[in-house]
Amino acid sequence: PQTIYRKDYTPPAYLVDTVELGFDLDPETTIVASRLTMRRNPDSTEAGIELYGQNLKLVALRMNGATLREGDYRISSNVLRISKAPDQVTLEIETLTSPAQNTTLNGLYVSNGNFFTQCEAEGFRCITYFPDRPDVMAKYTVMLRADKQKYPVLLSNGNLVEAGDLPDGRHYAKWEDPFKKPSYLFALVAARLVCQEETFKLMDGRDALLQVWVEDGNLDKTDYAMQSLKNSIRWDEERFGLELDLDRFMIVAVSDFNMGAMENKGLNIFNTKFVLANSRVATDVDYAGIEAVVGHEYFHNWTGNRVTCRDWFQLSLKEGLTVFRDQEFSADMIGTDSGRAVTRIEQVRTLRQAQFPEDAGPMAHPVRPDSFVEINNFYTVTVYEKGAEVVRMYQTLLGRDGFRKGMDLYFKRHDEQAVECDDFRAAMADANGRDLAQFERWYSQAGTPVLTASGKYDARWLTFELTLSQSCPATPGQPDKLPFHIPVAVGLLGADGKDLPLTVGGKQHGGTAVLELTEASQVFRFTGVKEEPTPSILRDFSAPVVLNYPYTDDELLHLFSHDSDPVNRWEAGQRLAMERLLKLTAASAHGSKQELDDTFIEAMRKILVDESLDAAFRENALLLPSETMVAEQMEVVDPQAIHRARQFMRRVIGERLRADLHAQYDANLTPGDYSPDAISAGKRGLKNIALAYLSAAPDEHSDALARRQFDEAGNMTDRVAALVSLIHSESAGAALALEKFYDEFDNEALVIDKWFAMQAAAPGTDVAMVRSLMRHPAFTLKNPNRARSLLFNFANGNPAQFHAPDGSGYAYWAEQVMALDKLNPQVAARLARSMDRWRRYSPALQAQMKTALQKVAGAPKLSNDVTEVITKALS
Ligand code: B3K
Ligand code: ZN
Repeated sequence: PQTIYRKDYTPPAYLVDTVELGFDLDPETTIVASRLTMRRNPDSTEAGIELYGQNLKLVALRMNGATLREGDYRISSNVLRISKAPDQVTLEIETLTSPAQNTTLNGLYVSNGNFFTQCEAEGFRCITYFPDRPDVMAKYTVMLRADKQKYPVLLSNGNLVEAGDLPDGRHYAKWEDPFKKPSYLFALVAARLVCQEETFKLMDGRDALLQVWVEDGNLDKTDYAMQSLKNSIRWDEERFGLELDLDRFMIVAVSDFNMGAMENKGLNIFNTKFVLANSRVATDVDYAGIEAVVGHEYFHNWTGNRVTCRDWFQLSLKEGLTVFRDQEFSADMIGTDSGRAVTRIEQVRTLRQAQFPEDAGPMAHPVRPDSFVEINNFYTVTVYEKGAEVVRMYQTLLGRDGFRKGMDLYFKRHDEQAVECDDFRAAMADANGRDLAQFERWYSQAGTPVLTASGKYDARWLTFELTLSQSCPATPGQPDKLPFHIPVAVGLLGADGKDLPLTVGGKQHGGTAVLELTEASQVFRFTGVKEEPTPSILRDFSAPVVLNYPYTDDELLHLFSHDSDPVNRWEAGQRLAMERLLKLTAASAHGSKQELDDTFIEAMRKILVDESLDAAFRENALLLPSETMVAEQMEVVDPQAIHRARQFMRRVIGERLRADLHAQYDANLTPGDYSPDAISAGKRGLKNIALAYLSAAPDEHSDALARRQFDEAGNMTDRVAALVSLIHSESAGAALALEKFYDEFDNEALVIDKWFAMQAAAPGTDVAMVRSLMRHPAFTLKNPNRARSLLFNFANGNPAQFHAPDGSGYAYWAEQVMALDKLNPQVAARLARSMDRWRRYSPALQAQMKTALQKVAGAPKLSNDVTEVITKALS
């Protein structure tokens, strides 16, 4: 496979003004006729026309009316070149594809008998020959023709301009998209579907038609997606002054989908997981996911579609920004400061759980990568979530208003253009008169910076000196790093737990000062500090870094009880827990006695029973760092010891806080009709973590409680929580509950996914059990949600079993990566990533992991997707 480099970018030789596409849809053979009007690009020095095409049968090719024969053009390795062409060209291309045979879910494919497309990043070339690159933006007209009985609904981007019947039971629909777009935003749907629809008043008084399309039988699960869409439209108007630019906006749900959803212009296509919800089948987490993803795809309409990426190295230009926007949307929908903080805590957890490990592993790459083999491998937590952190830092540095000014200038300069990350940074800098040159390093340097802090109080001069130093570990291809521009939000707590007033560098701040660290090391002097403070550093997680500060337990306990910044308050608890988890893990590995101190238990108790705090915050504060996070802290990872340590800690908490846990369980019941709002969800979260702790130290009361909750719960959140408790505590009732659950939901695919997922992640589930679950009639590798529910949850969510000392987990992993690769390389490559951190295990485990990696590497006809991941892991 070939590596593509960012530095090799050249503008396209030809631009496309208009695209007319005709589809004669048939699952076996679909005929695609395309008519492109093109012109030579004045900015290019290259001569010929280059079109990409993959798995297509070319039937006809005409240029300005004349048929081209072999020799006039050449096709090699998926590129069709016409070396001699006039300045103005009309190309007519006819190709055939077989959607029913397409198991990759990329390009045009069939799911449940319906047609769908997925074109990002490079799927359009599986539909027709085209200059399939994001800097070629054109206006599209699309004619769809299909059997009317089988495919009554024909959708594409933009507006429906014509529809009618054809002979032989077929019908047609013609769609026109009024906006220029890159080919990756093209979409069509031809299907038997039904919709919920509504007209919605936009800011300028126009009416927009909103539709959510689903399979018959799912209409009772579309309300929340519709509500989220309306909230998203309103929010983007209010927060950023951005209005829907179309008369019609559609969301279509499909059950076979590689990712969460896709922002095709006016025709978003969604994984059913992020559309369908009612209280019977969806959990609070599912509801939150729907709100976030509906928002995310909708926000792409401006950040991604109206202003798009020049090339795929700039992916974070749209993804980091749009994740930041959906994060802010979700936070604003809760509305309270404490609710906002809980969303922030969840973001920090995602970063530590997934992004920091990626940044420290063989696939580490900058937010704006310099090279790739397969672009689909770069839809990563780094590009998305770290990218969002980078955008958030602009807001932290410039303030909300400054950030808005930057956004306004960005759209003013670049509407309907394909641009680079640098253009976004320039807009932020120029709109605020700020020099953000050094900030560029957040885009170009991979790795998680380490921020080391130390403090010195001088009681005579009433000063507190905070020394901040930064470094960044080497990453593949980047041995040395230069200092980043890091916003470090700091507060100082007095002995009473209150924020001290801050004066630093002669400037007064409220309770929090945003320090800007730009050198390798800097000293910040706070003056007028009347008592020795406890510093609260990196408030609200103001930068995606690892913070080292030599906190004592007492200081952490002080912050855990009092920090006015909820994120750092939570963080103090995580630090207390992590220290102990690491000690317990070491003790467990050496077979010595495990002990947990009263101080820690009492700190947990205090938070648990503090009813002045939101339930959601308390739930988060009680949630221990995951086994993966503990593993990241260890020199040599011992998955079984980590698991035992964490289980021990959970059990001790369950035992010691039993009465309080029962009391909080009772105090946080949510009787009455289910509502997914943050307050209710927070109560359920606290109640269910109480149940989880009680079940970690099971007695007959906790078992009865879990069984009763399972039987009587009126919503899926509580059902799942109860079932997980029964399974994890190896209750005698677990098997029957699982069976009941299956029977009750056997025709709800998304619930059956949960059924597989819960079992895959259960500590008692070993490789043999996963293999037997794969033989269950409801299991299939072809459906990505189902494959993820079992395989991914086992490989990533059940480390103690996956890393079984006999290597059986790795052998299983290798088999499944190879099997999946034959069907769907994108999904296979994701599973391949589960072995990223293999060098951090004991030599014995490493050897087995290496064998498994080499096995995959040696498999015949491996996709580029998997090859890239495996090669990087082994290198
Ligand atoms: N932009 C799409 C992701 C496409 C994935 C291509 N492999 C979803 C999103 O980020 O909104
Ligand atoms: Zn996105």
